[in-house]
Amino acid sequence: MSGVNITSVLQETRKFPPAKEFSATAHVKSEAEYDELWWKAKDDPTGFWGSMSQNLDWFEPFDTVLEGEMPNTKWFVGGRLNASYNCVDRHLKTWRKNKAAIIWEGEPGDTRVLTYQDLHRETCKFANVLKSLGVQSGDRVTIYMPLVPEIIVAMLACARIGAVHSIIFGGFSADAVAERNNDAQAKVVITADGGWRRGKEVELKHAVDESLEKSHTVQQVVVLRRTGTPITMVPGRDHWWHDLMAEASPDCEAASLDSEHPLFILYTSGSTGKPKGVLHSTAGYTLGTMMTSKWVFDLNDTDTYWCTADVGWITGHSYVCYGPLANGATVMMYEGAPNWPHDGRFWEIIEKYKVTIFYTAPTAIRSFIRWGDEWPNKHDLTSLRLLGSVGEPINPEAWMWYHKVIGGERCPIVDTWWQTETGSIMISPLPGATTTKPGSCTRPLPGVVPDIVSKEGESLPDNTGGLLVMRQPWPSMLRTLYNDHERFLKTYFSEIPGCYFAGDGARRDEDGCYWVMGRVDDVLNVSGHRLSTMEVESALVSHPLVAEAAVVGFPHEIKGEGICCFVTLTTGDGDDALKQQLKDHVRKQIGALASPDMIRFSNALPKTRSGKIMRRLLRDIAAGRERVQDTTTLEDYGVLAKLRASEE
Ligand code: 7RM
Repeated sequence: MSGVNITSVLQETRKFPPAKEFSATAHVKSEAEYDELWWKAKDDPTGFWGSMSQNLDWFEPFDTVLEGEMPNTKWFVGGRLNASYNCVDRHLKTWRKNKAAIIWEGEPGDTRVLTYQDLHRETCKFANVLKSLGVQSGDRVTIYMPLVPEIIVAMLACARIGAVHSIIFGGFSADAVAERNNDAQAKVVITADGGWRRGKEVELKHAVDESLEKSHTVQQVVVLRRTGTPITMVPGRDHWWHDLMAEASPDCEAASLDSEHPLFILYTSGSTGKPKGVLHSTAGYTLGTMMTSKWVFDLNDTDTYWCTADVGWITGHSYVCYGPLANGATVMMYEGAPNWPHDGRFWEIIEKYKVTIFYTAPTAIRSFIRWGDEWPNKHDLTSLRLLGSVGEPINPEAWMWYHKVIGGERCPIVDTWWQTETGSIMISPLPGATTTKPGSCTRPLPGVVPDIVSKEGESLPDNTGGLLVMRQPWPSMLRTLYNDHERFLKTYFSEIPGCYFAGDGARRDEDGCYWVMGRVDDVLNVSGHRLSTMEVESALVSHPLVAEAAVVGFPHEIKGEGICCFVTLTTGDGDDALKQQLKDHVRKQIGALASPDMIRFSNALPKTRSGKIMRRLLRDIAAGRERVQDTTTLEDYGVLAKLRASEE
């Protein structure tokens, strides 16, 4: 097939070199320093990671940095350590003992601060609670909680005793909980009565009760009182968090665990079939998240760092909990929605706590744009010094808005490419070193060796779209899919032999910067040309009336695939004249090849709960198929009916 490569049509030439003042105090201060680190890691990965590993506290030193080849690698073989010790205990020996580890605000406006000492006490007590419930090293514990400090306590308590946590995002249904409990054979579930979201209660305990009718491995349930709503407590099975904690001892030594001891499972949905239980290990993951947090977010002791992700996603695991805490940072957490009780809630929080580093997703940024500049403009955001983006390609228009309106043209933006499977950030600017370009995640971090290849695995030249792969293993990569090593091998390592295949399409430009074009499953094939949906979307969003767009292919008699665009407007309902205008706009931006065949207006798009557009559902709708595929990860079911009604 000639269409192995993906034609890239996105034209973006703006460049933003790091400001001198930022570089002066940054951990990595220049392009040259970055290059030196990167080449050191490339030429001598074991030497590099061996020396980086000294940033962790070890109970027993390791013998070998790396054993085996991709996909079956072991890191820091023979070493023993504990992730909870590295995130908490080691800071108690320093002045950070009384430093705020977590500054938390609930959606109703209640607040709490936990110092590292507080976090240590709570973690130790809860680790003893888990032990008293019969949890042993290696057992799986499900966590299904709102975004409250106790979710971090629960994670660290598991890590402390070697139990493997499996967090299920609080927005998932009872069935999703049951499926994951069963797959992981979970022994204990930690939940809350409920959580707050847009002023409504998310009834977590009810969902757990329902899930337990279908998942029979769970013996005990711990329930945190958060909302105070009446719930049923099953005697012998269900226990209140506060009752158990009142009895628990604050002394609990961190278990000495093998480097490769499993730290957690996180289920991530594949496009088909049952969710994949991505498994991460103790040493490699903790080191990866620690080093990348330091390099990418340039964490300092004076920072108030806020990653808006829910802890139920990998971004929350790596960049709310493990990475920043391993660095002894102060982490801001906010329980609720960005638009409750008003559309300026995030900016209010930044002003109130003088947040310095803010890390969020493009889907959120596009909502902020839609809600209007008056919200951020009402608040003093001058405490911010660094902005981050994750989860999807960020379109240059959204990047520029983020840069101007939130960053005051002062803050570098780190567009971080990585995956649940990679554990930590792989490709991203280093804010004091890298010249950024709107829409590019720029260059690989030290120890990361990506490439762009054809289907046959041949390296492609610069500026040619192809498959994004990793040629060398890295410490925080997933070790397996829980209970399904075959699927692990097939999904990530069979497509391009000898490489990790990420599933994304991308190109590398003449400066060595990567431009991710989205999942290869989403690529369009129009008259034999393979086009990235994201690039057409980006062209649409550059029109002032378009807030968000999702582009999919549909069967087309002549072209093979036609281009169907689902468009959310900033204002108004849209009409035929606007449809024509948008078609012309795309043609003008990227050429006749990408000219849309169909525009459909809709006030919402189907998204996963972490904000990624579910294009496979849109493909069904564009093709007029009634029966849609698996929708369990869809955030708002009503949106499908609305989309069908948007027909041309
Ligand atoms: C962290 C996370 C992974 C997929 C990945 C990409 C997309 C994430 C970016 C991005 C372009 C980015 N984990 N993706 N970050 N695409 N630029 N900065 O999102 O497992 O949930 O998703 O997300 O397609 O493969 S994830």
